[in-house]
Amino acid sequence: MSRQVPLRIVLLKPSKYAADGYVERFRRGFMPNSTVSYLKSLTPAEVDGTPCEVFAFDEYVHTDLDYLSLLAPGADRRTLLALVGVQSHQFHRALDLAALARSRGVENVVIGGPHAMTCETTPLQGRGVSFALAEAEVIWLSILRDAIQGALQPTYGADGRWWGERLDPPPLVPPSRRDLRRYAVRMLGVYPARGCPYTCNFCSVIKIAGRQVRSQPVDTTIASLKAAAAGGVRMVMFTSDNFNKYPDVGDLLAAMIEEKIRLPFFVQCDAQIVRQGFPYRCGTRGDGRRRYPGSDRGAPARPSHVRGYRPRPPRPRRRLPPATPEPLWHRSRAAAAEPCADGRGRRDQPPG
Ligand code: B12
Ligand code: SF4
Repeated sequence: MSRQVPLRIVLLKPSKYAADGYVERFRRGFMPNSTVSYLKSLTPAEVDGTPCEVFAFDEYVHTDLDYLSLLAPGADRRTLLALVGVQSHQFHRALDLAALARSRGVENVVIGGPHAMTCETTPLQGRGVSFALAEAEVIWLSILRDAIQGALQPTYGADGRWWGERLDPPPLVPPSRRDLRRYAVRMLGVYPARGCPYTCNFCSVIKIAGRQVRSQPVDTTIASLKAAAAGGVRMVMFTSDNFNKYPDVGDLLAAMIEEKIRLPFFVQCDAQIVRQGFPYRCGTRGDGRRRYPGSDRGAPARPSHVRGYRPRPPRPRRRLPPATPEPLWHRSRAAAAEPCADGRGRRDQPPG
């Protein structure tokens, strides 16, 4: 019987290049990346008898750069580098990381996320890096199977972007406590429903998640929330685009009350939220927190549009502290010494 070579899977959320050409890195991030946790939870411990070992990184907060050493082939295992949740402003960095891994001999590299799902990647296809054009639930297992064999297809998911009408992912595994400490808020993004019925022409959400609102079982979300609370998460962001268009929202909130899940959370809603009586239900959770209407992507959610919202009187303005020479963000020495993806040496000079 042939020996199964284990598969090392490196899930990496790429950062982006700043205007001076450096990779942006922060001592502390805002919140852990949701796609990294989601893909990690979606990865089985073994595929067809082949063990899968998963490493997950958010490049924005990994100032130590040790993760780059994983972008190399191993003598006794195959490697798959999956660049996840790649947005358009992170795409250049994703391509450079892909090129670095391939030049070092990594067998399998795939790029997925909003950019690959919504933008043209045809000129880049068939050059040694694969593109995920569909939701991971549709194609992740095929990618893992092909990676175990040692060769990926140029694209995955060209024939269908979305999973079925109901979503059925496993409960989310939260980041480790060590990784949670890398963020200002020990927060987890949970995705109980996706899709948006609207068609705002400036927004790419409906290309990524579709116009039909699809949701996972409430029990799965509750299991994710329980695992999050037990794992040291202190706050949740429900990352669904229009939480008030999620049909099971009442059941979810009722289940959270019943299960005494007291994690504070925030959501994105449209201004029709008030007609649905939804904020009052949120309030019955009894966490005593205020709810602030906000506006994202130009959606008309000014307080004056939300009946029943009573703004607080404005606070007197605080004086800003005097300017310091230290930038608020942190660029480590190690980051400055990081080689360019093309191996031509340090990226320590502004380009041009
Ligand atoms: C939550 C959210 C945020 C949170 C991020 C929370 C976090 N740390 O994760 C906050 C508020 C911080 C945020 C910030 C920003 N965001 Co935002 N955000 C979202 C939102 C609403 C949901 C993303 C999410 O968590 N989804 C849940 C995960 C599980 O799903 P997913 O990432 O889509 O992954 C699925 C597929 O894409 C695919 N997939 C993804 N990666 C891979 C990899 C492989 C190998 C495979 C097979 C599949 C695959 O499978 C996954 C499961 O189905 C999306 C809108 C949307 N609905 O997509 C916008 C969205 C991603 N954001 C967007 C933007 C522009 C930004 C900002 C740049 C805004 C700004 N000007 O500052 C910043 C960038 C922050 C950063 N550093 O990345 C755009 C990206 C557009 C683009 N083409 O690049 C989106 C699509 C919104 C929009 N309307 O256009 N965001
Ligand atoms: S901006 Fe908001 S309401 Fe409009 S399509 Fe995007 S997610 Fe839907």
